[in-house]
Amino acid sequence: MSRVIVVSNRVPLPKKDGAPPTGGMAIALKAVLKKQDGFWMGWSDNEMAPDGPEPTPREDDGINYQLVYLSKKDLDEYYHGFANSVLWPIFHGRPDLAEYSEARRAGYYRVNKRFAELLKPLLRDEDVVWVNDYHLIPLAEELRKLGCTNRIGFFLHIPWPPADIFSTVPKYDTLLRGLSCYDLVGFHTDYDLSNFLECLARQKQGKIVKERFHEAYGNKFRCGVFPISIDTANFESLAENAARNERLQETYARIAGYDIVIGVDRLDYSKGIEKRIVAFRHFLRRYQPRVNKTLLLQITPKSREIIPAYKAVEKDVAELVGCVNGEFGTVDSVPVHYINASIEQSDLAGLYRKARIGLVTPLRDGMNLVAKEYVAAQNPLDPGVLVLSRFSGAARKLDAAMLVNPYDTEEMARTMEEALALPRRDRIDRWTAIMTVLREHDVYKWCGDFLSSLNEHRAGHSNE
Ligand code: GDG
Repeated sequence: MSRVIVVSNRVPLPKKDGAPPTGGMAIALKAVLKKQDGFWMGWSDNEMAPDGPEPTPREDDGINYQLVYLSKKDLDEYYHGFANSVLWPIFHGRPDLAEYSEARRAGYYRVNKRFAELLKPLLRDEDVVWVNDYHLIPLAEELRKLGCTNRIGFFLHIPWPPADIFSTVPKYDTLLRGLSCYDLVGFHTDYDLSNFLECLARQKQGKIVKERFHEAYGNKFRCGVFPISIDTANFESLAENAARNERLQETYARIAGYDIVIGVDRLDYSKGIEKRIVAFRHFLRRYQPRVNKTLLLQITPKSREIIPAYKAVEKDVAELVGCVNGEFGTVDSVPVHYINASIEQSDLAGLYRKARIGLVTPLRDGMNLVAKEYVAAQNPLDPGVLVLSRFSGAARKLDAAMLVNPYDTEEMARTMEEALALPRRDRIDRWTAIMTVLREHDVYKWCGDFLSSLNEHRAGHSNE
């Protein structure tokens, strides 16, 4: 069996404070490397790998890593700069938040070139390389320049925007050309794929040469839709066990008598946290009997705090929480419990299970794994209801959720009320329909589908 080499910006080693990584991709891809030979290459903010010509090998939790060193300049320009202050906002439909500079773009290409130079000597001919996410779009092009003929796949974990939005990235054409150097380019949804193909078409690129093969910039490659998922069975038992945990039982006792509405998101403007809190306030104003009986538990680990747009959302969320708690709080309780930190995964699973509503309302999201985890964590005999944004990738397959427009405050408030009032029979029907999807399409299927598609055909980058 050929080795799988996973490459991503960051490796999923525990953070400096010992906290487990919270990104969805980390949880998913660790599962692959536990089952298959290979290694994971990327940056670790925990380890000071030497700024030398070779990456540092590391083994943790049964997985081999190759750690890449990034200097402060690299981080400023490539990671916080081009990747997270240009590509992230634009790909999430927020070009107004993009902070572009030529230096940032140069840093992005410089770091991708370094990743290629470090990776190439470690590759064996039969290795399959799986590159993840927007930080590393140009990696295959850089590897090909070094003579690499391996199969290389790319998966985008965030949305691909409509062509008009995409073309606000300065010199966007080089990103499209970079993607054409892969053998396979994968997206979460058919919307993302069709947006991408429209971008190629506007560049007069991307004609279909053979069934499912595209030709652009003189390269042939395949595209596909691979919706990421969770380890469904594992999450079900995690939640079931967590609910029996003594510490959590105490928490349950303290919140007994309240209907819990849960939100779990990295602190990010794409997640719609502010609009969600405003909608919750509207819900309390409009459905008075719910006041003092409903708690919004918002768990929000800090993220990318160095970037001004993230500082702004942190301030806005804190202010809104204060406003709502000021308006509806009593001496004994407040309606919004806001945790601006990461909590343990088993606690998270146990809290999902206790919540009557999983409120997952991003303004734009590639997939959103929280939506899937919430459903998998429910008690099958008395499940809560998933209220899900139409603008999450998850909504494409989970249409048994109560779908909402996160920009429509009144609809969100009304849907919360409907969800809380939903008879048990209807909740079980919705839960069963979603679980049928999640049991069939778990993270192993996602990995398997992507890798078998990558193994299936050579797209024309080899010397064969
Ligand atoms: C990107 C895309 C796509 C969150 N808080 C805690 C915690 N989490 C975990 C959740 C979940 C993960 O983090 C978040 O995953 P999402 O998918 O919801 O969102 P992103 O981080 O933005 O991920 C997204 C994903 O990549 C995969 O392709 O779905 O669209 O944006 O697993 O449970 N985990 C723990 N404590 C927390 O406080 N332990």
